[in-house]
Amino acid sequence: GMKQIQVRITGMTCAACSNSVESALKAIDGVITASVALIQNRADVVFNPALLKDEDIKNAIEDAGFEAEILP
Ligand code: 9UX
Repeated sequence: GMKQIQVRITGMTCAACSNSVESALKAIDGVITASVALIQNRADVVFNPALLKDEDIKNAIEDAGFEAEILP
């Protein structure tokens, strides 16, 4: 089955920030859906856990230039 996580993202200040994070997540093989909410500092990501770990999502957001924390 698919896995859904939520991530707290720090450092996004304009809509281009959140759009770029969302695009980066959607481009990852194994990500099914990704939605990034600027005002909430939040990403909702659904992915195939056979292909990705939570940490891969966190690392992708940090590679895009933002801090990321997987929410419990
Ligand atoms: Mo907007 Mo985000 O000008 O790094 S793209 S602040």
